[in-house]
Amino acid sequence: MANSPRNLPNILITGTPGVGKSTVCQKLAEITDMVWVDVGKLAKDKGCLESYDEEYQCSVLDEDKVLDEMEDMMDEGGKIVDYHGCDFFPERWFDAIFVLRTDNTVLYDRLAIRGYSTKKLEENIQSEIFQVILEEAKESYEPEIVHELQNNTSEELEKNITDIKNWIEAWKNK
Ligand code: DAT
Repeated sequence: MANSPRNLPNILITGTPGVGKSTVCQKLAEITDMVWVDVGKLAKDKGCLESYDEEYQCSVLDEDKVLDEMEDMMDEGGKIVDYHGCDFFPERWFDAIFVLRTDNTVLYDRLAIRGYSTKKLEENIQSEIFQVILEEAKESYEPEIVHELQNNTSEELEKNITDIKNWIEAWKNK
């Protein structure tokens, strides 16, 4: 892209827990020259966790520390960032945002297998129904770089991976 300082794009794969972010990122990292950055794992490995929220059973990130840890790698380009949120990253980091979506009954089954508490399960289902992360993405980035992808079935998974791979190739050929 002419106005980007990077040779490879950075993309964000986001969405409610259970929509398939890590599945998509892992596959994309295998078939492209892009590197998967799991922000939750990075925060844990690099000591960027602020606290543990007992009510929601999840770790709270020290966002400033996470951003510091990620700055250099994002400057390099070629990163597939995986996180269930998107409003605290700098807008300039990303060339495209892909928001994965899953129907609530399908999502319920995927999360129930994880052993989530009823409260955590219901919070996540509600969040998906009210498309909280999609709205967050549209508010935080130019709407034209935000892509919504349905990810319920293995056929949709294959299509999403192909579509994102094609997007990456098209970016490189610009
Ligand atoms: P996330 O990283 O968003 O929390 P995940 O990649 O761990 O989600 O996926 C949750 C579960 O759903 C996991 O067992 C894999 C499965 N899955 C992901 N995408 C799917 C799809 N399109 N069709 C069927 N199962 C899918």
